[in-house]
Amino acid sequence: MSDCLFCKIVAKEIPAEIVHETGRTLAFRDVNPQAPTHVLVVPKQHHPDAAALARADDGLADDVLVAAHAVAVQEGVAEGGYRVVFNTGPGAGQTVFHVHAHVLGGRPLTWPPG
Ligand code: D5M
Repeated sequence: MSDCLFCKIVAKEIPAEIVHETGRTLAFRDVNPQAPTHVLVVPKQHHPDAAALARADDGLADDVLVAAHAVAVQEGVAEGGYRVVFNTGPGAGQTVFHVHAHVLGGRPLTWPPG
């Protein structure tokens, strides 16, 4: 989508600190980190939210989750525990409507989240 911020990052039209890439996913550091590790994993294909990604039913949601785990391992937070969050809808705080998994770790993560 031409007006989508994360499509532009995928297309490398906007700079981002990319930490992981596969044929179908891209992971880059969040500009407003909420934890020592805060990486966003996106499918390169545009889907607005997690529900749309799941409905795509082509294994892409699996690819995003596999990439999220790979990022956690690469960042050294997998053993200590990490969180994968899909804010879905404005009421849950979603502000960018290109689905993204937040991968958070490197500090104690409390429950429930705010
Ligand atoms: O999460 C959207 C997230 O996207 C939020 O944590 C900030 C982050 N963000 C916004 N612009 C950028 C750029 N340009 N690079 C990296 N990260 C960015 P949400 O769940 O939609 O609120």
